[in-house]
Parts: sequence; structure tokens; C-alpha cells
Amino acid sequence: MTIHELTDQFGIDDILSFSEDEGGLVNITITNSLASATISTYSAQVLAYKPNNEAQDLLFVSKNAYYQQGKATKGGIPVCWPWFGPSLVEGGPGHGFVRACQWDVLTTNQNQNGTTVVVLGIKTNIDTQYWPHSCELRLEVTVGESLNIALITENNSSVSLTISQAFHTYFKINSIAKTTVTGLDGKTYIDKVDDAKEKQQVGDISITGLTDRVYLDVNNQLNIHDNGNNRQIIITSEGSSIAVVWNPWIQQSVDMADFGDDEYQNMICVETTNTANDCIKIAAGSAHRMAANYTIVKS
Ligand code: TA6
Repeated sequence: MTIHELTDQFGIDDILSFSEDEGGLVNITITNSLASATISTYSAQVLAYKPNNEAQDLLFVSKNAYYQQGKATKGGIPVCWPWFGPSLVEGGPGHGFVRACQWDVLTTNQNQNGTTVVVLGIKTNIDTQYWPHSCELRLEVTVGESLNIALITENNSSVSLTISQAFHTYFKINSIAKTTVTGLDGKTYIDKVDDAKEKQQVGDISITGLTDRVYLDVNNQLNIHDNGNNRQIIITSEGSSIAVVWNPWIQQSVDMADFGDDEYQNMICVETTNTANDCIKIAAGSAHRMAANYTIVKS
């Protein structure tokens, strides 16, 4: 659809508009009485979100990020589906393929409580490269005093399907040295930077080097203490029992072309995920919903 058609059908006066970036990708901009946000219709990726009373964005996007057909954009909330991590299919992309796909705008809505809701969707079928199964995927984004995001997978095929997935969320922080993550004390994690050994978290998480951990059986609330910004980010989740914590630190930052060498200091990924012992088997005709809510509070 053209920008004109999208605006006619889904635009909301003074609140929700569509625009095209230099590479021709279409973004939705929301500015309501509670918050502002930018959502890419290419990749169904929230790229920015800021409540009106907040100075800093919730989300980090790399200054070197790609905004191109066929490439993932590093930052915001990438949607990893139908697999998290290395491809299950030979030649397929890491973290699934829908973060480099055009999605459809299904609905937009302005609620009386001031929140704005956008629903994006994508369908797969027998002809879909890497995933020849009939599925319908919907991403519901609610922009208000907090940001709410839900990913619904409907299995419309005649067999059960197993997926892994994630909101690979990049949070913007003032300084990694002044940041801790709480809510995972005592949890078992798979340490991906130490031969996938199982370890036990003791106390809060501070990042002092390359960190890539898959925390198992987590509680549904985690907190990022962004002390350099005098704020806390509260993450609540539904339909997921795994949290991934990632910071690329110095060398991995240098190795990634779409990431600035020093940017590891200003981001942390805390990801709401279904992977490891929480891959989801969806029976034929059934659906699964994974959701996350992000609230910023002053500290
Ligand atoms: O979620 C953490 C992780 O799987 C890391 O292992 C790291 O390599 C990263 O994601 C890769 O993300 P990217 O967006 O670069 O594909």
C-alpha cells in the first residue's frame, strides 16, 4: 500500500501518521497525550518509545543500524520468529526471518483512555521460504504510559508446530557501568560465552564483560536499574519463562558492522523469549501469545 492509502485507511488525525524513510521502508509515528513512538511496518519493530514525562527514549537503536530490505535493523524491539538463535533451516537467517519482512497494517485504534493500538500481521504458507506452514502472526503494540507488545502465533496448519521466539529488546541506558538487572537472583542460566555451561545467578546482574545468558524458569517481572538516568525499567512478561541478557562488550561490538564500537556502553538487551526448555508446541488450530510490558519509573 502507498503512504497515501495507508493514511486514508489507518491514519488517526493528529495522532498516527505514516512516512517513508530514505530506503523506502514505511514507519508509523504515534504522538498521543501519553507518549510517542515509532514503529517500522517493515519488521514490525518498535524503534522508539518515550512517555511524555520522560527525557530519554526507552529503546536503543545503533547509529550504524541498517534500514534496508532484507536486513535486520539493530535496535528497538526486533521480533525473532519462528526461531530464536541460529537458523533451524539450512541457509536461513539467525533469529528467524520476520524481522526482515514487510508486515501488513491490520488495524489502528485510538482508545478513550488515551492509548493508541497498532496491529501488524504477516501470514506464512506452503510457499514461504524457511517456514512452509500455514500460520498467522499478529503483533499488537499499545502506546500509552507504558509500552505493551504482544505476539500472537496462530497455527492454521493441520499439524502441530514448534516455535522459539523473542522480543530481542535493546534498552537504552546511560552507562553499562551504572546499570544492574534484578529479578534473576538464584535462577539457573545457560552461559553462552562459557561453553553453554549451566550456572546459578547470585544477586543482581552487573555487566563487566561479554555477556550472553539464557535464564531459565524466570519470574514474570524483571527490573533494569538505569542508575545513570535515575530511572528503572520494569519488564513484565506473559507466555514466556526465559529471559536472555546480552551485552556484546568491546570486541563483539567492534566485530559487528551495524553497531558502533562504543555503543555497548549505552545498551543492554533483556529479552522476553521462548527458547531452550520453553520452546512452544502449538497444536493445529491453536494459538500462542507472548507479551511484554515496559514501564519507566523514576528512581
Ligand atoms: O540474544 C542474544 C544474541 O543471540 C547473541 O548471541 C548475539 O549474537 C545477538 O543475539 C545477535 O543479534 P543480532 O541482532 O545481531 O542477530
